[in-house]
Amino acid sequence: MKSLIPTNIITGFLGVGKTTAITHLLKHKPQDEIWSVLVNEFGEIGIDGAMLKSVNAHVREVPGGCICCVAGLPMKIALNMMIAKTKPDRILIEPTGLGHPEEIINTLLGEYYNTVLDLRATLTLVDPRKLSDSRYTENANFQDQIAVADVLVANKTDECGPEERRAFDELVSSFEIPKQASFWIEQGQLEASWLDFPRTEHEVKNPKHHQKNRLGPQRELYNANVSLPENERFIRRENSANGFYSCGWLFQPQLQFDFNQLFGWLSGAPFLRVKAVMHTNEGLYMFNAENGVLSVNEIPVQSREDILDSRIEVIDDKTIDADANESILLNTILGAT
Ligand SMILES: Nc1nc2c(ncn2[C@@H]2O[C@H](COP(=O)(O)OP(=O)(O)OP(=O)(O)O)[C@@H](O)[C@H]2O)c(=O)[nH]1
Ligand SMILES: [Mg+2]
Repeated sequence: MKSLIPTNIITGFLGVGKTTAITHLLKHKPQDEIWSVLVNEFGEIGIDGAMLKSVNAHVREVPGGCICCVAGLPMKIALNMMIAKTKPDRILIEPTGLGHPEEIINTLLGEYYNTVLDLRATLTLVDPRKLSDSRYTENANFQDQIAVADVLVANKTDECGPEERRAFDELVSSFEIPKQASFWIEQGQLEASWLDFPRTEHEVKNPKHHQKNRLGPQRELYNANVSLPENERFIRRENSANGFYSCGWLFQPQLQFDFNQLFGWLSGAPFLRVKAVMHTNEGLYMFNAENGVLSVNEIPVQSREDILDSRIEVIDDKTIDADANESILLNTILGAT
């Protein structure tokens, strides 16, 4: 009988460093093993997949909202296709930072997957600075992600002072059923051995409260990666749920953006979150901003053939003026009039 595939959920709030952590794990995995990644994003234009492809990962994306909200169907289809295609030795799942991982856990523990997957610890990343900010601590998603954690990991500790350290330590010691372990890291530097902590049962405060916010029935069919219709230069997709809004654009690969203009716009952009993989006159670049802090990285040459189009997604807790942002973006295209 084929052995069960060790599987972990790596969760945490929007922009905490989940994709950075998965990238780190993939770079340090045993060379002879295949690790596959399922990424679910809030935005309709998936970006994390392109980011993970920059480390040549086997990635399958489920964009466009919380995967658990459609009774697990998009996730099941994506997961089954991924398992059949890549025959992984290990699976890592990154749910959306605005999602509720408990439904994903329930699906993975269900009848079908219990003969396929060995679900191990859920690792929840927390930015300790957010523990003193009620916009986060009162957010049901944030609370649920901490509740389902088996292992709690403080990330971005390079940005933390003693107050934040104390807040995280207090969090760790506040649970009736203690977590399996807790760690402090920077730049998502998870140790692969932490994936092997076992899973424990958790009580979640807000079960299924988000399902009523589900988008329309069109979402009930698996809608994998968005692609550009023939003869279109670009498309725009918007999404909203639970007080968060996203707006994303997908551009033809032939279009080239002005690096400096794009950098200027994104470094001052007032959004909670921006992610982009863009063809610029300086090369293929990844832009990643969380709460106004922008990081920019060139995509290595060897990973470029998997990344065809340019894509950008912005997320905020206020409505986004899609038309105004679109005209700024279109003006950064080289040769735009
Ligand atoms: N200062 C600092 N920045 C970090 C650290 N880890 C990640 N980042 C940055 O935080 C931003 C978000 O990182 P991601 O890994 O994309 O976060 P995520 O949780 O996958 O984001 P979503 O998928 O949008 O929820 C990026 O700009 C990272 O470079 C860290 O330890 N310290
Ligand atoms: Mg991510």
